This record gives sequence, C-alpha cells and structure tokens, in this order.
Amino acid sequence: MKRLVCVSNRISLPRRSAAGGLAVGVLAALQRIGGVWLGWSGETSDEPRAEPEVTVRDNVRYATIDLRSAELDRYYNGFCNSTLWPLFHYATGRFRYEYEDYEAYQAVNAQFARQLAGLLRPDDVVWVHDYQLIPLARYLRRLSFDGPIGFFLHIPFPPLQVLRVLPSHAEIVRDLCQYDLTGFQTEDDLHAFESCLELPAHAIAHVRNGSQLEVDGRTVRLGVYPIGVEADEVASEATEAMGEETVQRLIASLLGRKLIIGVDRLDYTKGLTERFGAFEHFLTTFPDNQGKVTFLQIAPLSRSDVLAYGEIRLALEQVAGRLNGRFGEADWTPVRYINRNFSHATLMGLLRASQVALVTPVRDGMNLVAKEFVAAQDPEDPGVLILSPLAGAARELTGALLVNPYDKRGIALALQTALHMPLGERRRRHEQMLGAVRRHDIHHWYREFLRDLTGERILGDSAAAATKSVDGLPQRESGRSGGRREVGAGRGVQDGSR
Ligand code: ADQ
Repeated sequence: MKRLVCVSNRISLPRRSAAGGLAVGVLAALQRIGGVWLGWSGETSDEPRAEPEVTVRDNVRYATIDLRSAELDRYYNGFCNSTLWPLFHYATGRFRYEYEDYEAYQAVNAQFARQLAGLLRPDDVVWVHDYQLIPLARYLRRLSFDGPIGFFLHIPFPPLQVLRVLPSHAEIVRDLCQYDLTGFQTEDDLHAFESCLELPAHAIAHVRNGSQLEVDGRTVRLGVYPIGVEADEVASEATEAMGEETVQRLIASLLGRKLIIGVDRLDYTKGLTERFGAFEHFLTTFPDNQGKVTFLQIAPLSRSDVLAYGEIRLALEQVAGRLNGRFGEADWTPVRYINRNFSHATLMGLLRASQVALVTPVRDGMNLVAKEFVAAQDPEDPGVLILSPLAGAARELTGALLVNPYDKRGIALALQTALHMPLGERRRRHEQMLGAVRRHDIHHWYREFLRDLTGERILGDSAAAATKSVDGLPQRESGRSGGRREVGAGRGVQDGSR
C-alpha cells in the first residue's frame, strides 16, 4: 500500500491556529487521503535529534523536526523570505542576497532530506511544497530514494529577466527539474518557468516532449494545478458561523452599515498600503459613503523578524490611524484594522457577513481568500468580489470586478459600483464564480496532481476509503466501490488550526 508523504517548511499542527494558504491545502489532502506530513516544528536546537517527533491524529502522522539555531535566521528570514519570496513576486526592489543565506538554505534542505529519508518506505509517494524546499529532491535522490517525488510551487514563478537577478538562478531551475512532476498555480507561471530553461549562460540541457522534459537522464513533467478551497465545507461553515457570537456582534456593531472586508497575511505582496490609500480616495471621491460603510481589514502578522514586514506593519498602522482621524466620527470608525487570527469557521462567517471583499494583491500565486469569499456567500444575496488581475485566482474568477491594485481611482470606482450593484448582476457574477470555485475545489487540486505524479487516480472518497489503510494512497481505482465518504470525515484538526 502506497503512502502519501507531504513535506513543507511549516506544518499545521493539530489545535494550533495559523493563517496560511499552503497549510489549508495540504491539510485537506492529508485529512482525506491520510499519510505523513513532515515539517519544521517551529523550534530551534543546537543539535537537532536525528529522528523527527511524530504525533498521530486520526489518519495523519505529523512529523516535526527542529532546525539549528545557527542556520534558521539565514535560511528562513534570509534566503526564503528576503531573497526568494520577493524575487518570485517580482519585487526586485525588496530583494536581498547573501551567499551565506544560500548556504544555510542548502544545509536546511539537506537536513530535511536526511530526516525524511529516515521515515520513508521504498514505495512512498513524496510531495514537496513550496519555495523553501526547492533543492529537496536532489538531496533525497542522493540518499537513494527512488520513488516518485512531486513539487508544487504555491507562489508565482518569475520570468527569466527577473529570476536572473539571483546569482544562483540556474541551480534553482535545475533543482526544479529533479522532480518527477513540478506543478504551478497558473499557465503564466508555467510559461515563465519554461522561459528559464533557455538560460543563455548556463542553458539547461533538455529535450522537450510536450509537457515532459528530459534533463540529466531524468524525465520531469510540468503541469498547472490551480489550488482551490473546500467549497462545500466553506459554505456550511459560513452559514453556521452566522449564528456565532463573534459574527453576530460584528453585524450588530455595524448599525446597518455596509461592510467591506479584506483578509490577508500582513505581507507587502498583498497590496495593503495601496488598498488603504484607495479606500481613503474612495471616501474622498464619493463622500456620500462617509458614515455609511465600514472597512474591516484582518491582517495577521507574519514573518515579523524580516525588516520589510516591520516596515509595512508600521506603514499600515499609520495610514489606518490617519484615515480614522481624518474621517472618523464619534459614532463611526471607517477602518477596523486587526492583526489577530480567527478560527477558519468564524472567518468564513465574517466573509459571508460582508457585502464587498477587497482582494487586491500586487502579486499572488492564487489567493484562497478570494475563493473562500465566493464559497461563503449566500447565493440568493451574494456580495461582490473586487479582485486584482495580478492574483492567480483572477484567471478563474471572471465574475469579479477586476482592478489594478495600484490604481486608487479604479478601486474607488469599483467600490462604488460594488456597493450599488443590483441584485440580478450580483447573482450572475456570483454564479459564474461559484461554478469555477466548485469545479476546481481543493479535492480536484490534489487528486489531479497526485494522479499525474503516480499515474493512478486518487479518489479520496468512497473508493479511497475502501482501499487505503491507516495512511495510504489507493493502489488502483478499478473494481473498488463503496458508500460515499462524508466530506471532512476523520478531521483530526480543530477549528483554528489553519
Ligand atoms: P497565502 O499567501 O497565505 O498563501 P492565501 O492563499 O490567501 O494566502 O491563503 C491564506 C489562508 O489563510 C486562507 O485560507 C485564509 O482563510 C487564512 N487566513 C487568513 N487570515 C486569517 C486569520 N486572521 N485567521 C485565520 N485564518 C486566516 C500562499 C500563496 C497564495 C496561495 C496559497 C495556497 O501566497 O498565493 O493561494 O499559498 O497555495
């Protein structure tokens, strides 16, 4: 029986609350299919134990490793979040590079590979997630693991002229060719990656056969797998959460005013300072809205040790304060700006209670909040999504009002349009988007990826339940059948663990 083994930098441990799209996706796959999830514990140690610490919850084994304190800062704050993150989001102005950070990145990837190798069985299927672990397959192959290894990039992939800013860009491209399957969020990302195969200085010797490449005697497949959400579960969470005290108190506090919502990790790629500026422009250009709308921005802090994140936090506190000082009344605060996490269910309720969502990243791999907003709406009286075309989600959510995140006037106009949009148009737009969100939901995402990686169809419901043991992928779909497995059955992780 094959097992699915997912690897990511951080994992979403049971009963911990965290905001982050990767964790939502991996957790959904593992909870449905079962398997192992290896990642950093969040702790450091001078001499990490050779074996990961394993916690078993329902059908998921959570295996965590400590990182060396000496390497963590250079690996995580350095190469991951000051080098690769800005570069992959085309933010070359924020790009920092230190060779020692790159060395730490390699050392941590080698450590991940060693600890993973200790856990693996020969017929396991390994699925590596995101930019923190690009070299992992190379190290794992050196340790003689011969099974299928897939990689999914949750963030955008930049075009060659941007990637070349990185001195070790050719190694990054070569390492992404060490997998059996490398997946991207959108066609644009895939094409950007393909453009990098033609690197003039260190051309990667490859033979192309459709979406397959032959590199160094290995075959690597490339594909596009837009990540989605658990559409049905979001809808039921949102409906139920409307009765929760937090959501009811929010609604009561609005005194009938319309609610505009934004939900983003506090990150410069999410376009938050630009968004606050656009809201200020909106209140100035359309003054009738003063006193009549409230903008709720939920922005949990992330990567606080990276300088750029401290800077954006300060900038947002200033602009929120200025806005409230300038427009606020004794009984009305235009912007409610909060940095805390909520349980996923409560968050879905807050999305449902909102008439408009502002999702205006300056660059985003996909953006799950946009899809969650759509799935959380009441289809009879849906809210309006204002979406940046620079988010991967814009490819599918064509019923959104698309606005350039830097265009204050455009966002102000879109807000005015959204707040006054007739019900018929809201329904039409929502229907298109809900169709897309349901078609490409989270189960579709991991099934398609795992099917392409293993050559087998991962059913994840009746047949999967019938064919898998505690933590296994189904061997074959043929000849298996059984009752439909309940959505979310076997969930071991409590509310708030995302
Ligand atoms: P993120 O940049 O983290 O994800 P996103 O896709 O929007 O962005 O996912 C955020 C997730 O965290 C959502 O599920 C949201 O509900 C949740 N969340 C946000 N704020 C929260 C809060 N205060 N409390 C609780 N939960 C909160 C990265 C990439 C994206 C890509 C995803 C998935 O940057 O482009 O869409 O991975 O691949």
